[in-house]
Amino acid sequence: MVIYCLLTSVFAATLMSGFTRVIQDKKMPGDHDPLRDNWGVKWRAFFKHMDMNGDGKMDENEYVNMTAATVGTITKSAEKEEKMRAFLKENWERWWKSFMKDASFGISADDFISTEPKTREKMVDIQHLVMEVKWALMLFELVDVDVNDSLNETEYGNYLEIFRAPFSPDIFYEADSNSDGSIDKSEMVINELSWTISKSTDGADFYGKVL
Ligand SMILES: [Ca+2]
Ligand SMILES: [Ca+2]
Repeated sequence: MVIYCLLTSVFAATLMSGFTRVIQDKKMPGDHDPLRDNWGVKWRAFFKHMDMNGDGKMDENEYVNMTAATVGTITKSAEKEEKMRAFLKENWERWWKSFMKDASFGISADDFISTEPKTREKMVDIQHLVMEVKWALMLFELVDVDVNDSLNETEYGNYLEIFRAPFSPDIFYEADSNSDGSIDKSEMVINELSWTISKSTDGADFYGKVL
């Protein structure tokens, strides 16, 4: 219920607030090229982050176990590591597995991007959007060490480290849509949903600098 309320309020905020203006103010290279498939560029970058052994695919072990282990190392919390592992396993079963072309291997960026129209259709299903919101909030809570419902630069840097992406003040500035010097949950969720769904460069650096 909380997730649905948040989802509704995030969409309302996206439509009604100055979010569009903020995003427009933060245009990035590539925005001017209408033929560029930024959605594909963003997802290709995600797969690169997740493909830890460099074989060109994201497999279950990388997505579930290795990512959970990274969270454990960064947060120094076995409890958070296990919570993340269970969550990742659920996401893998419910979402990622459907993109596997061969049961014994992982998913390549091409496997995912080549079905773009179908994939994007599945992505805007409400159940999937709820999963995306949960993902953004889970990542937020893992790194919000002082539990003040906001991420400072150090905490955001730890979040990026989960995806092996270096922190930069630019990335923090882009994520901080209202420019108040910290990342709150709605900024995290809006950026994540933009990254996931938008064909523009909105939210492009959610998992680290890509453009
Ligand atoms: Ca915090
Ligand atoms: Ca902010």
